[in-house]
Amino acid sequence: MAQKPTDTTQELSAEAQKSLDQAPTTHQRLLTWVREVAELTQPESIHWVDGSEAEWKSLTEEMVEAGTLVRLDPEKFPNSFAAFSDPDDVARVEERTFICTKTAKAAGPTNNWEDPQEMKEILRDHFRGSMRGRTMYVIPFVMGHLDADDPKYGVEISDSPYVVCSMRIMATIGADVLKKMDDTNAFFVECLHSVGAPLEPGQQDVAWPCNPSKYIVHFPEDRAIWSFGSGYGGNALLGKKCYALRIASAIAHDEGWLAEHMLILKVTDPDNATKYIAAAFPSACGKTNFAMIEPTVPGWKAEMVGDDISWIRFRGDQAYVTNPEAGLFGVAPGTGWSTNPNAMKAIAAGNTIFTNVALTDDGGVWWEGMTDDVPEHLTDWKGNDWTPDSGRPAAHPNSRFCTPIKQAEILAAEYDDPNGVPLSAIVFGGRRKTTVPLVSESFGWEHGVFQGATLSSETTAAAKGAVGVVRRDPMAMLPFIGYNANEYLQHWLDLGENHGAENMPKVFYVNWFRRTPDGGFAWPGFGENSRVVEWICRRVDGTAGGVETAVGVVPNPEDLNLEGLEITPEEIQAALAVDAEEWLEELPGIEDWFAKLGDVPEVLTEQAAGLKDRLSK
Ligand code: GTP
Ligand code: SPV
Ligand code: MN
Repeated sequence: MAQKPTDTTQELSAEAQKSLDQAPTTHQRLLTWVREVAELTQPESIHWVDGSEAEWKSLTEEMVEAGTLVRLDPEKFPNSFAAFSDPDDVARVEERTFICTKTAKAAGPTNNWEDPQEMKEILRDHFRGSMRGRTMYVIPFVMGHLDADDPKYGVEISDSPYVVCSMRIMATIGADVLKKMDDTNAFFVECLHSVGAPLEPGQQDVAWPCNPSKYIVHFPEDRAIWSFGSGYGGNALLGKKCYALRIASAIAHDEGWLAEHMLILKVTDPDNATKYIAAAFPSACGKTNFAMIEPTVPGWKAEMVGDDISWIRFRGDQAYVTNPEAGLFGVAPGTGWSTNPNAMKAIAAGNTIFTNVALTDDGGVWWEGMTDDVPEHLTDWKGNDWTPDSGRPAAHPNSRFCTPIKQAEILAAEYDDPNGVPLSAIVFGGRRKTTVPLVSESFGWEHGVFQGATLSSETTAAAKGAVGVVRRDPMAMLPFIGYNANEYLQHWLDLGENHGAENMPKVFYVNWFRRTPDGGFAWPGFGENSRVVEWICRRVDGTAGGVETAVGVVPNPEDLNLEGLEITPEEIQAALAVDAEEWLEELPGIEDWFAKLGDVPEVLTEQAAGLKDRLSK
């Protein structure tokens, strides 16, 4: 049982007390927790979120009134809104994200750690009175299917109506969830969130309340999350990264499955054979685009199962994967009719909340890369006039669209099958200008885990901090592993051991972002990535060729279907090259990374030695 969030009992407001007396639940633990949080945070009132259309309508209207949301032209974007955050609250804050386990080792060496009791003391001080003058929303939700064998429930308490409306898009929330939690007296993950901006009597609110002091804190041993000070995406929509990755990865470790930062793609070949592929790319490195790919190879069809998070479980020795989310929280810049028409269509269906995009003068939205023509005048994400010669982006580089996944026409019918879909291949990928070839296939499960463990990528605007710096990002999970990274890598290896390496999905490593010597992209990307998908499927079938290199099996240009593609021999060469010199320069980075991890499974240090050996031949 989780630690009580409050030490000193304080009176509740009459309205909050009334709302507790009339609570629409009989779940004792929930009632106790909601009371404790209310006593600590002192909200003006309590709202039990039912997830209804009427509730969405009244909350969005309230937010329009308050200036938090701008209603878009309903002809263009029905039932859609734009929000603009505080300029200092635009991305995940990895430095302020903590994994609090009893020992530092259980969280280390990649996570920020604090002692759970001490952290709770600090947080109680921050949460004390933090909801004064605000409504406290109680949001029952489930990640994955409500009819799953073992539904993964959570309840988010938040003082942000933006969070309530966004959670309604991203997860299954509300009365049906609460009913089933009551009926089964279900366990749920406590997800406590406050923007940390109490209102004194008569004080005027701001459009985007938040607090300069931010804490995104996980207690994996209690299965609890406390998030303070931010209203932004992954910091505040606690079902997403905090629960479905950080807490779920810890649960998955205990229960023998995997919670991963992966999209899920369904591919049907010209002979009507179907495969499911999961792909892990770091934040803002192409998951949503790959999940919604429009294949350019004739006869191939792609459908989406998920775009960000995968839960991989085993039935017998076969891996099955589910998408625990119900929405898309996609990077806006770069999403356009030429790059991702499927996302554009999903957005145009309405019911979308945009955050930090630019506004057009006729009630629409715009961001860099949305259209080839740049509008002559916009209101930028900070509310300033913008023209093409302003010399700054109109939309924030990490601006987002939040849209129900059901609006994607290319959604696979089985996307929410509680049993998941059988997984044929796992693809790792990152954003690298050099070194890493367009695609390689691992030599086997252990080598595949090595490829994942040493995945590297240039940092992006999805997290606060420098952009474009190469860092190691194991399985694209560096910011999301809810426990010790070495144990996490061992867990991957153990699954191969337990289920048999031959039964595990085949592992591939891709890089859409390699450059030619003149600085351009060597590979056109987006829909053309279907050519790589074709090769991956054919390798799974055992029918495609390739050449064994030091880093894995890489296609020769003639092994890829390049029909109809305008690409020069130099470009395809640059995309596919495995250059021993570049890789020899890469080795110290891999060795430093393993040294930093400190306690890497021996299998992986052997893999590193094997790579070094192969390179020096
Ligand atoms: P998160 O939601 O942060 O996890 O990001 P994501 O991994 O879903 O990335 P997304 O698909 O939103 O793409 C991020 C950026 O990469 C966008 O600006 C895209 O336009 C760009 N991008 C995606 N795929 C490709 C590609 O194949 N080639 C190139 N050059 N850019 C791409
Ligand atoms: C990511 O950063 O990987 C995202 C966006 O998908 S957020 O929800 O903010 O984490
Ligand atoms: Mn993501």
